Amino acid sequence: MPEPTPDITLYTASTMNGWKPVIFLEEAEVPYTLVPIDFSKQEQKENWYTQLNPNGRIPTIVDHSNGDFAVFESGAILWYLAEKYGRFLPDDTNHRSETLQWLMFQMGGVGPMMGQAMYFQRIAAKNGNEEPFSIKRYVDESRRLLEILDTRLAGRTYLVGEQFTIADIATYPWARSYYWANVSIDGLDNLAAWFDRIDERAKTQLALTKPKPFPAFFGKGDVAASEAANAARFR
Ligand SMILES: N[C@@H](CCC(=O)N[C@@H](CS)C(=O)NCC(=O)O)C(=O)O
Repeated sequence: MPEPTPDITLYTASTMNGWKPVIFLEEAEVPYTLVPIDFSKQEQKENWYTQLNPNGRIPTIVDHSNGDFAVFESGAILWYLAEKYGRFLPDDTNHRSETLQWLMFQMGGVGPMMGQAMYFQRIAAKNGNEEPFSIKRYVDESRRLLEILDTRLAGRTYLVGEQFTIADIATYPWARSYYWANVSIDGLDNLAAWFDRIDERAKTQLALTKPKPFPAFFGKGDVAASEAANAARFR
């Protein structure tokens, strides 16, 4: 018997937002079809793709078991998958709310601020636009947000207690890329311990290799070459 076609098709690339649904699907052991999107060809701006994701960015999922329903925005994708598969979103009302609070904190704070810290240092500066004021603003704000996470994680295994949730899935790829954003985690011992715990999760680590690994985000591998490649793909 041939394998059935998976319900979920995931369009993504190896970035912090792009990895979130990959982490969910690998952790939940849900079969999916992975379609890599090539930024260097601007595939995310093509008409067929913006029919699915009006923002022209990754990630996007299509659920073939639900009339080819498309979901964009990584936080909404995680929420949709959590409800569909009954994973990583607690049933308890307050824990569920806390999960969504920390998911929103990532979507509205950690991601955008660290993303700008990365953009101004790793892309704008590399492409000849050095903006020290902007770099300081976003690096300082990112550090402040990582301090909030560190405080939250005191005495907790994960962001909402003992359970690994979509809040952890959303936040880990961004916060763990502190190296790429040049944000210090000195003194943030709870955050570092949380990194260590998720670094040990084999399925999350497997997800970070799909569509392909980008170890430079985590300060590993040939950082200079990766930085040049990254600056070129976002130019
Ligand atoms: N808020 C969106 C942000 C998506 C986003 O910015 N994706 C980036 C990669 S992390 C992207 O597609 N960049 C390509 C582009 O800007 O054209 C989400 O969380 O899904």
